[in-house]
Amino acid sequence: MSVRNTFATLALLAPLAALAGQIEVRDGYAHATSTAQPVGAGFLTLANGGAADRLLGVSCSCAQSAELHSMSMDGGVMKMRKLDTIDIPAKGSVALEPGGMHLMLIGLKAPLAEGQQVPLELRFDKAGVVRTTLKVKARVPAGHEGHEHMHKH
Ligand SMILES: [Cu+2]
Repeated sequence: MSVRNTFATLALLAPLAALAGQIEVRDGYAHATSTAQPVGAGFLTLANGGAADRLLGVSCSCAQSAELHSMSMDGGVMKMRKLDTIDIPAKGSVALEPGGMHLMLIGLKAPLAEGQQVPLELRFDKAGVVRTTLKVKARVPAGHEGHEHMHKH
């Protein structure tokens, strides 16, 4: 009887295991930061090959904390908001890109240098923990100043 139960359990677990890894992280990068700047911004695209999922949070060994943020223009003023989660539709993708949703790396332990690979851990409701890296790119000078000013952490 117990052997039979074991097989039944394994049969149930197999499809669950296959569900993990349905989320693919693409084009992850962060902007290089100066020494005076304690906050960095990260961007990536989440492609979902399976059922609807939800990004619950991120963490980076490079910073004291990491948050999910949205950004929008409101009457010419850039507004930032902390997001608790980000929904990823079934068989869809969500882009975190400049001017929109992004990752905020708060309390950087060292400046992000161009060419560096920053490890990032993403936690999903269904896919679990997904590890990726952000490639550090040179700062984009135009249009990003307001972003840094909005962050008074
Ligand atoms: Cu932000």
